[in-house]
Amino acid sequence: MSEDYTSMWENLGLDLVAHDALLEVLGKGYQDIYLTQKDRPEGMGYFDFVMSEVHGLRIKELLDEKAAGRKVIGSFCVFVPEEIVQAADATLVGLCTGADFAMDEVEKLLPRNTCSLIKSAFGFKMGKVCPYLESSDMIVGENTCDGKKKSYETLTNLVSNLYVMDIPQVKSVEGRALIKAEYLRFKEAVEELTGVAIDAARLKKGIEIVNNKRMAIHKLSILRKADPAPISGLDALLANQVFFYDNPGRFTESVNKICDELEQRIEKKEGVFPKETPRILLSGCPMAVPNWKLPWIIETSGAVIVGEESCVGERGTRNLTDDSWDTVEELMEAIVDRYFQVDCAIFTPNPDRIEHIVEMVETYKADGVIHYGLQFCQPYLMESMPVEKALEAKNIPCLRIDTDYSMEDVGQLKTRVEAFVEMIK
Ligand code: BJ8
Repeated sequence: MSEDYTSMWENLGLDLVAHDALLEVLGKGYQDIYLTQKDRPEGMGYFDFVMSEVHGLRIKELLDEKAAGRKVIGSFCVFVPEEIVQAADATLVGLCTGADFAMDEVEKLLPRNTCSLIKSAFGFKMGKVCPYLESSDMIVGENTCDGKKKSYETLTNLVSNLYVMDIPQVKSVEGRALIKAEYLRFKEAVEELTGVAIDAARLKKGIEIVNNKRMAIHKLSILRKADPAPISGLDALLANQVFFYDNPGRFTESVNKICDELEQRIEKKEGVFPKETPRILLSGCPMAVPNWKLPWIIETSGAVIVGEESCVGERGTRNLTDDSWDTVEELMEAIVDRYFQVDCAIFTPNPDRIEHIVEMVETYKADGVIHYGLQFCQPYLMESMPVEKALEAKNIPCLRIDTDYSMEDVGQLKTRVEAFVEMIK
């Protein structure tokens, strides 16, 4: 880290001892998994820097923005429309976390058989180790899966600024009307928090900022079609994870720069793995920092990941918002249209997701799919079965994995992944 940020963390109310322990785990994981990779694009140096400063300089920037009057809004889900937040000159940060923390305390409030993602969010709050959570002026929860919606009833006792957004579970006319009403209510809440009245010009600007970062990520994704793959799945995942934390303009610029470098690599037929390395599409639950376990296992087992069908990946970023409209009402409709296409497994039925997985296999020329479900995540574990069936019908090999954030099953997972890679070779 470039400076000593101890007093900043202390002022945010973090537990300095616990926070040091977390930073050590994060730093070691990053060192062992990321910095041991070979032939990384030079542009990844930016993301190495972001990760080294994820609790340092980036938090200082957020606090400086707050001192200048800008609000910070934290979110656990890609259904929270960043366009509206940006339109009010506020900043949206992702609060999902990918590591177990303070689990003994968490299990006094949540059942043991709750998914790791939810438990981890509670652990970071209860262990007082998350500067993003503590910097947030508003924390948005969303009624998506049962685990999340019920856990917010408890989270509201731990934080004073929880705002809960209702999300439909069916893609019907009524479902669309619900999400529209909720986005309008959210717009009002953001206006009240920031004191900014969101007009059409502001909304257009917000859409432009978010579309630009999505377009940069799309460009990066498309370049992963090449064989040999110009970038590892681990590095591409990191870019998708940083999407949720970084300053949007700087992020867009950095990803576009990496894309320029990758284009040159492709031209020279250079890659991170040899040509014809088995190509895997990863599909399923989102992977928040520092949840790199499964991608690391895959890419140290003789395969390369060429795409993520995930909210930290293409499910979260694939659609743009149409900014060609002129009024607030029209632009809000465009935002609703954009988000109503997100094919999260909380929707029933959810055929779009299966179609998208097949489409991604074809686009990225994947040899097989690894479906990643977090233990106790009913929506994605339930859906993994029809996904496997649909892939089997098209002769696309599929391996279903369910795991958690612990490292206890690494050996067993590696054996299964290696066997799968051997099979698809
Ligand atoms: S839009 S995927 S970010 S809800 S892993 S907490 S589903 S039990 S994260 Fe998600 Fe929004 Fe959907 Fe995306 Fe529940 Fe499953 Fe846990 Fe999950």
